[in-house]
Amino acid sequence: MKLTVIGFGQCGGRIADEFAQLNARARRQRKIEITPAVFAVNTDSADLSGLKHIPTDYRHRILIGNQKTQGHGVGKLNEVGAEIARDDSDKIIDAIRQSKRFFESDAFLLIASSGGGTGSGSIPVLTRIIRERYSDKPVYDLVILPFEHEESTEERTTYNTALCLKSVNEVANAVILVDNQRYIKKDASLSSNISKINALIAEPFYDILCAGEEKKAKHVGAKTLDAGDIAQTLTGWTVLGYGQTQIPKFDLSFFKKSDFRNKSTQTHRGTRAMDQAISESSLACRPEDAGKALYLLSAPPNEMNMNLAKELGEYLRSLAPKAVIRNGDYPNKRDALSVHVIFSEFSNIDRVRNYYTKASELIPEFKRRQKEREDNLKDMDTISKDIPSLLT
Ligand SMILES: Nc1nc2c(ncn2[C@@H]2O[C@H](COP(=O)(O)OP(=O)(O)OP(=O)(O)O)[C@@H](O)[C@H]2O)c(=O)[nH]1
Ligand SMILES: [Mg+2]
Repeated sequence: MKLTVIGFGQCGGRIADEFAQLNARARRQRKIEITPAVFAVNTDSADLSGLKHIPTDYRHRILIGNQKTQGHGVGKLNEVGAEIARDDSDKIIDAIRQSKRFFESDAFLLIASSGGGTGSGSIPVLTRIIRERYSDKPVYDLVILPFEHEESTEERTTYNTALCLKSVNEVANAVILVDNQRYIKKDASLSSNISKINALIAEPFYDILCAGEEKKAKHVGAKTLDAGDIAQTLTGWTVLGYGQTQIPKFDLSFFKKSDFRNKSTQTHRGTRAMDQAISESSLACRPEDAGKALYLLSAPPNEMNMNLAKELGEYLRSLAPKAVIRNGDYPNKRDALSVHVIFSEFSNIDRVRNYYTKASELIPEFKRRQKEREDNLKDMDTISKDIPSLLT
């Protein structure tokens, strides 16, 4: 599957930059293309300059709202981010139209954090505009949820997130949720290493996108995972995960394929990788609430067999009994077995529900504070009314 990727705001732009890097890797390692066009959109010119892999011209790094913000961002107000995106949407559409390779892509991937201003405000607006304009290509939104400490110290983060999630869910074909906090729980040293987190967020897309683009027979699986399978799966709230187990060199050479011990080790490796994919998925979720699921098995060709694929399918079925399950295999690895899992069409996500509840409570509180402010200002005016001004 080939994607046109557009990142909005600081977080979105940096993760889009990761996708540009993944594409360079796919070209180098596998001689295939997965993201023919990648753009970053921001109100902040310094953020755009900091990117490394997206071409530096103004058609790929797109500055919006320059007149309103003078290139300095919208300071967390996502309503302002949305307004600017609406006003400057032509700039983005023009850039997409003029990019030579855009027409090759199967779908759009739009990326932003939910907690800031620019990305959170512009992602729903552009999702809608792009869907109206390119009705033959689905639009998937990758939304990055804030760290716990941001939510507990800044209520605007929660409020922005609720507005963003509600809005993208109304317009996107699917909303892929990623929880920043999960990456720190996995590895505490990451708290100071945001670029490592970005690499981990983008990584699971590598095999999923490459699998259907392979041309070399030895890398084409018995059941290829193509753009159609992915598009059929991605619907509504979505979570994805990735797990891997190493295959010791000894195992690769010593056991014969048919040895019964080998078979059970393979299955065990497969389920272990799938367990890891689920327990380390991009957001805590309940697979039993998923309406669709997909898994991709990548391994050395001699490690793959129908039995393993079947066992993994049965295992996933037991975890997600209500889901329509699709699958694929991708013989591309040398010494590891990996499993990618996507759960989609969730009927319920606790984390989203919590944002909605908290934001609904914040709205009357924000109104009360605004009124208090206006009353105080009025009061100050009244007290000062007899004092002469120097500005007659
Ligand atoms: N994973 C990840 N999260 C990020 C990154 N940069 C910012 N964030 C998160 O994104 C949220 C802040 O949003 P930003 O993307 O910085 O905001 P913006 O869209 O540029 O909007 P404004 O700066 O408010 O105009 C916070 O929750 C940050 O933790 C990044 O590079 N990677
Ligand atoms: Mg910013």
